[in-house]
Amino acid sequence: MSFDARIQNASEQNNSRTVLALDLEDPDPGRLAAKSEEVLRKASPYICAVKINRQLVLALGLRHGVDQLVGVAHDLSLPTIMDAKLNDVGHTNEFMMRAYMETGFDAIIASPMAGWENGLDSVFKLAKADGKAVILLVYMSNPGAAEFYSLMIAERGGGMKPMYELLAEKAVEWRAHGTIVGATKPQIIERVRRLVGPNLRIYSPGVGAQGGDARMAFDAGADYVIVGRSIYNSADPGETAKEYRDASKIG
Ligand code: 3DU
Repeated sequence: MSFDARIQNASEQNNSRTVLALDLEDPDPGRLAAKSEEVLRKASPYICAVKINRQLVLALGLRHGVDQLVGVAHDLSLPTIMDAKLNDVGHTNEFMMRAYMETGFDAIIASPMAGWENGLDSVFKLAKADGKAVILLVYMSNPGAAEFYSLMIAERGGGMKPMYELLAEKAVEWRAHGTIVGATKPQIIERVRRLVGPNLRIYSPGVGAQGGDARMAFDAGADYVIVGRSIYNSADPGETAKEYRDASKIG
């Protein structure tokens, strides 16, 4: 089943537009794996996908580590997103993309800054052949993001525009499944929504711990919010995930 179908099914089934970011920390890999699985299971009725970051891959490894969490997510009917922020030349991007796909991931996050030719072309090609999704960074949620994503660039025919607008246009041109735009910047979510049209998905991290507000992100045009620490550091991750779910109910 394609990522698109998987996330739509999970979103409808759980009436949720919250993606859980599973970035727990623990020096003991066994305990880290167990804690991550526990949070995932508790939050699972209230989320529509799980996002795994490279920090968990570093701590647990891909095989006999993160792949088991991917399996648990699939058993719970949840799709998985690898937050690899791929940003290298073609052949290493291709190697990493294959490894993540073999692990079972349904979608990958990449940085458009690598460009198309011998950059992200191989990633899109592999994804397309296998029903996987590519989600592109368009505007990050941290304050420093403005340094580059808001940089004014000259357009070919004259005039200026901020870098993130060009990145949003690339997401459409390259047929990405979606974009990442920080929840801390609702006005930029609105602008990106206008640029990418209704079909391209907007994922919005930075909710809660980073100061972003889920409702504001949805009102600005986000399709999904990504929430990590506010859920997994809470005393009751299931209950907190439910609160986010309720704030983002579809109908
Ligand atoms: O701040 P939180 O704990 O809710 O985690 C946010 C997650 O989203 C985390 O995995 C981080 O790597 C990811 N993310 C951003 O926070 C901001 C971005 O622009 C892109 C991804």
